[in-house]
Amino acid sequence: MNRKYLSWLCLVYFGLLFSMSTSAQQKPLLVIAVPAQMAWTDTGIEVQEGEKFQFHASGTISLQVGNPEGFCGPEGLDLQTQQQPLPEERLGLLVGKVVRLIKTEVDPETKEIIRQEEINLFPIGQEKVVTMPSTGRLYLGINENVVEDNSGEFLVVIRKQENRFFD
Ligand SMILES: [Ca+2]
Repeated sequence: MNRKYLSWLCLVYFGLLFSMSTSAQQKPLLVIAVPAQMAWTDTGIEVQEGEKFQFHASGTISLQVGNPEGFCGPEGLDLQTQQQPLPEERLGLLVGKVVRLIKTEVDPETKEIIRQEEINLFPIGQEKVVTMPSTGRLYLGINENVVEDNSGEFLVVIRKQENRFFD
């Protein structure tokens, strides 16, 4: 085998590897609607601590039906209140959380099931790559506590980033 042929083969080989890795990144893991009227939407995705997920969100929601200034996109409004899941972030921002169930207990008096959970919240917005802070179930939501008077939804495309050849 001559040297020219060998280097050409190498080029094809690495080209293939590259296209495989980039096409794997481009394929969405999930496209999900996040209704503004729900505090949290279950994505059904179980994540591992340290895994990277890319989020791309679109759409417009109303944080208060009837309020002409209550509309916002996934970046939220330039506003903070005392009552929102992430107090330092913008109201209405697309946010996420990872929930890990530690154990369930039954309240001896009320007989209610009490879930002990570890919850990690993080901001997302319109476009973000997030390294999962813990292992557990991934939820998406709106950075607002009073969700009953909201309308609309965000559409969120979730991609898992594979750290195979390029990071
Ligand atoms: Ca609201």
